[in-house]
Amino acid sequence: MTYETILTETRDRVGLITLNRPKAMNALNGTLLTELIDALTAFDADENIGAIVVTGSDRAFAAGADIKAMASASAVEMLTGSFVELFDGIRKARKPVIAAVSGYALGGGCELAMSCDMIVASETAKFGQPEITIGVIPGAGGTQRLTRAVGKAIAMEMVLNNRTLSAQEAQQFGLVNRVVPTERYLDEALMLAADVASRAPLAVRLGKESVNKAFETSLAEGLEFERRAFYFLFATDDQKEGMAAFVEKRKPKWKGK
Ligand code: DAK
Repeated sequence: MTYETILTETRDRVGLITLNRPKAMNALNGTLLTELIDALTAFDADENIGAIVVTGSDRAFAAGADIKAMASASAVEMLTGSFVELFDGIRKARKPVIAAVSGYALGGGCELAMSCDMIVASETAKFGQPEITIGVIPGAGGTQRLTRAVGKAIAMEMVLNNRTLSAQEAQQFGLVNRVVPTERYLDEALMLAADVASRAPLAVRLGKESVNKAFETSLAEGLEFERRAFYFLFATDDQKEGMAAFVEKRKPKWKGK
């Protein structure tokens, strides 16, 4: 499939999506978001793919929603548009999605990275929610996911004072998994994704869902969800195979069944 604003490729069991609007710092317009979700959905449905990486360029992961496209919008147009619905498509992916971030991850770009399951950052990555500088606030999860990730104090500064986090600060505050030199961030994300993609697919899926439940439910509900997922895995061939392989001192062969 050929797209206008993204590039896609597969690397063994990893699907790679590259945002590709270099002249606009990968600003998220309707076409880009539609194409991103289309590609993500296709990789998610492909049984040969075990994990997905979303990246931008070295200069910009994404500088936010397209301000030029949004500037004259009415409240009703924003409400009835598909921006948030499309955004929710990232959260709905069953397979792990890893953001490989370099340069600017601002506004909707930061929200996009935070919608992924893990973030690998280059040393030049900059995370920010600058919406306050254009008279609005984050609208695609920025106030919620950021606060859960970095805590209230830092989130308030980012949302109210336009504080930008360096890659090192983002790691220190728990927003990103790891920071690596710019020439390595994509390879590192692809390696992390390949590792996930080599593991038992149903356990990966339920592990991801269970961790994400921690952000969406009470502790009691989250524990209940985790326990049921754990019991369910004992009905899979992969649990039998994984434990037999351990006992027989060999590598397991996963079937995803
Ligand atoms: N939108 C459109 N174009 C952008 C852009 C953006 N977000 N960011 C950069 N560009 C464009 C610039 O306009 C410029 O284009 P030309 O003027 O050359 O045509 C080109 O990219 C290069 O940018 P600069 O010349 O500004 O490059 P610099 O290196 O000087 O600065 C920068 C890079 C990333 C610091 C700067 O461009 C910048 O501050 N960009 C804006 C960052 C920003 O404010 N982001 C937040 C956007 S608001 C919603 C929920 C959420 C949202 C929307 C809807 N719903 C619930 C419906 C999200 C909102 C946002 O993200």
